[in-house]
Amino acid sequence: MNYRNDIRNIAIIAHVDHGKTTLVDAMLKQSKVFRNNQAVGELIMDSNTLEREKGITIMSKNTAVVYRGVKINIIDTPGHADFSGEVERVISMADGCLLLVDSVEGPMPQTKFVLRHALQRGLTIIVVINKIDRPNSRIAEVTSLIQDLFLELATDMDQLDYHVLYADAKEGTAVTEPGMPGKDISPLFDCILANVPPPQIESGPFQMLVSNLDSDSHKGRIAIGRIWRGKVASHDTVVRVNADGNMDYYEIAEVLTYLGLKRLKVDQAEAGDIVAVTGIEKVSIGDTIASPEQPSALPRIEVGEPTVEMTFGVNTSPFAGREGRFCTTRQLRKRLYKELETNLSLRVQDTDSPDTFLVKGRGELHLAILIETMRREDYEFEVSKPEAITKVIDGKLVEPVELLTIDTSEEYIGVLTEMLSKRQARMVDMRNDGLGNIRLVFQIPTKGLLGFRSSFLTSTRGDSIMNSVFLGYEPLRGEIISARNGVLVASEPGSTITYGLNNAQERGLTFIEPGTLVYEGMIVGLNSRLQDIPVNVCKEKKKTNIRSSTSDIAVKLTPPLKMSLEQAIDFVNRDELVEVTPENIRLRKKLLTYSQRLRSISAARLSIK
Ligand SMILES: Nc1nc2c(ncn2[C@@H]2O[C@H](COP(=O)(O)OP(=O)(O)OP(=O)(O)O)[C@@H](O)[C@H]2O)c(=O)[nH]1
Ligand SMILES: [Mg+2]
Repeated sequence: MNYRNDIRNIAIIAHVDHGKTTLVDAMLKQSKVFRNNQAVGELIMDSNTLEREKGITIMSKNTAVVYRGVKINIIDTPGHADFSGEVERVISMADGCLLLVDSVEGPMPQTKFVLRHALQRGLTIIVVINKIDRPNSRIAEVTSLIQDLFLELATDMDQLDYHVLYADAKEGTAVTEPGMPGKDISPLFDCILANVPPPQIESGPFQMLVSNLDSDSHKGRIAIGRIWRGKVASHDTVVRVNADGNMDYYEIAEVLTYLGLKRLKVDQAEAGDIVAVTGIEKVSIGDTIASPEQPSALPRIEVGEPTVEMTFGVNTSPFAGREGRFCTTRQLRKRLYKELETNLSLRVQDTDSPDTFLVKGRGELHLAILIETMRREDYEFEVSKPEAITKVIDGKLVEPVELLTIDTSEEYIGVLTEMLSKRQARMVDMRNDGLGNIRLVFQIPTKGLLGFRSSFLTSTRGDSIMNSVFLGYEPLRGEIISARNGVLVASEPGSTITYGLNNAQERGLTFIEPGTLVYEGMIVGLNSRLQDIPVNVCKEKKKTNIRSSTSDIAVKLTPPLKMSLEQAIDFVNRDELVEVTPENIRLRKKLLTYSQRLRSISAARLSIK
C-alpha cells in the first residue's frame, strides 16, 4: 500500500446549525483561495436558493483548500436529520471527519447518528467544539458528554484517542486548549495534516466510486467521486458498472479537481484525490467507473430507508393548468423519477391510479424541499398528508419511532407533555440546568411527530427548539386521533368578498384575503369547532334601500393566517390535499362538493356498523 502525502480528505459532520458551513467559510477564506478584496459573503457553500433562504445545508458539497502544500478536500454535509442520506452517501470519500459540537447545546441526537456512521467506517475523528464565543458556553461539560458518546459508539480502542479543538467559526479562529486566545484557523489545519491519515492508494488500473452527480449545460453530466486505484486522464476509455453489474464503455471528456469554489481542468488525476469527470452520460450515484483492464465494482453506497410517504398527483382542482408550465402525468412522472438519480434516500412508486405517485422520504422536510424545488421549476401538482411508513418484520406490523429532543423553558413543560402524550410520546429524559432551561427527550412514533411542529411553535411562542432522529421500529400502536378542528370550506366558486369573509370569521380563522379566487371545496379557514362547515366567502351584502346606522361602517377583517408550504403539509388531514403551483399553495377537500362529502361520511358510518 502507498500513501499520498499531498492530500487529505475530510468530511465535516454535526447536528444541524452547529456551524459546519461557517467553519468551511473560515477555511476557504484563510487559505487564500479568494483574492484579498473579493467579496464572498457568508455560508459560501450553501449555494442553492433554498439553502440560502432557509439558512440550512440541504445537499453535501465538495471544495478544497491548499495548506502548506497539501490539498485538503473538504466535504460539507447537512446536519438536519431528514438529509442524513446525504451524509451516508458522501462520507465514503473521506478518511477523516471534523465532528462539530456546539459549546452550549452539546452533543445532540444527530451528532450521535453521524458519529456512529463515521466510526463504523473507521474514519479518524477530530472533535471541534464550536461557538466557544457564546456567552453561556459550557466547554467542560460538553467535553465530557462527547467522551461519553465516544465510549458508547467506538468500535475499537484507538478511536477513543481523538483530538479536540475549540473554535469560533464565525470569527475564524481555533485553539488547542480552552481559554487560549484565538488568532486564526491554522491550528485546525495543522491538526488535520498531523492526524487525518493521507489517502491510501492501490496501484493498478483506474477505479473510482461515483458519490455525487452534477450537471452542466455544456459538459453534460458530471460524476464526482474518489479515485481508489490508478489514474485517469481525458480521452481515456473507461467502463461504467451499474447497479445490476452491467457494463458499458465511455470516453472520459474532462477530468476536474476542486480548488475553492472552482473545479479546475487537469490533465490527469490519481488515486486518493476527489475528482469530477465528464463524458459519462448515463452514470448514477453508486456506479463504479473503471479501466476496461480490470472493471470490478466497488461496494455500492447504502443509505437508510425512508420513513414518511405521501402521494404526488396531477393537479385535479378546478384551477388545474392555470399557473404551472409542467402539469401532465408524463411530466410529473419524469421529474420524480429523475430526482432518484441524486436523492438517494428518496423512493418513488407508481400507484393504482396512473395520475398519482407514492413518494417516500426521510421526513417531512425532505419531502417539503422536493415539493418546493419542483414548484420553483414551474411544476403544478397536488400532494397528500404525509404518513409514517409501516412495514412487516418477523410477521409483525411495525412503525418507525424517533427520538425527539426539545429545548425549552420551564413554563412550557406542562403543555408540551400533554400535547405529546396525545401523540403517543413517552418521556425518556428531562434535564434542568438550574437556570430555567429544560431539555426534554421523548420517544415518539413518527406518525405522532407528523404535524407536530406547527402546534409546537405556536404553543411555545416560537422560543423553543425541537429535533428528532430516527431510532428504529416498534410494534404498531393504535391510530392517533387528529386533534385539529374542522375547516371552513368554500361552498361557491368566485372571488372572495370582505362581507363573505367577515361572516366566515365569525366561525373561525380565515386563510385568504379578499379578492382571492376560490373554488367549491377549497379550504378557506379553520373552524372553531370539530366539524367542517361550508361557507360562502364570495357572498355580497344584500343591497337595500333602507340605510341603517351601521351599514356604512367598513367591515374590518382580521388579517388571514397565511401558511408556508411546510405548515400546509402539516395541516391537512387524510381527506384533504395541498394544491401546489408556482404561484399558490391552496388547501382543498379531496371531495369538492358538500353532497359528495356527506355521502362519503354516511358510507363510512355504514361500514363501521
Ligand atoms: N456565535 C457563533 N455563531 C456561530 C459560530 N459558527 C456558526 N455560527 C452561527 O450558527 C448558525 C448556523 O451556522 P451554519 O454554519 O449554517 O451551521 P451548519 O452546521 O452548516 O448548519 P446545517 O448545514 O444546516 O446543518 C449561523 O447563524 C452561524 O452564523 C460560532 O463559532 N459562534
Ligand atoms: Mg451547513
